[in-house]
Amino acid sequence: MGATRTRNEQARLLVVPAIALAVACTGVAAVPAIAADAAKPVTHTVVMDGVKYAPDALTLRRGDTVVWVNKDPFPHNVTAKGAFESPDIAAGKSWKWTARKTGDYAYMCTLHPNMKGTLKVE
Ligand SMILES: [Cu+2]
Repeated sequence: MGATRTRNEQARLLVVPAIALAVACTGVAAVPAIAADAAKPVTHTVVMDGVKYAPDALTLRRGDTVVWVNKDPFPHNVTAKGAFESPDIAAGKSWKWTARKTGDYAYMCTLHPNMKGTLKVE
């Protein structure tokens, strides 16, 4: 996770002067939107509530992070064998994973085998 943060900070260091320069030259309109589009990693949240993942299908880009937040009063996990396997995530806790490879990932909670989700990493 430390590496992700460092990369974000580097991206920010590059983006901020670019915005400042563009604003100085052209004014404010639309420039931040263009800068934000430059493959900056995004964090997506999946809530675990009522023994379901919400959303249960998510598309993300390589470098993005998914945070699963357990809002149920009992543990869940996030298991995609061979790709990622969380420990059991206690009530109120969360767990995160950063996508490094493209592909389709089907995952489930091994404690509740009907609890399933998918990630598509582009
Ligand atoms: Cu579960």
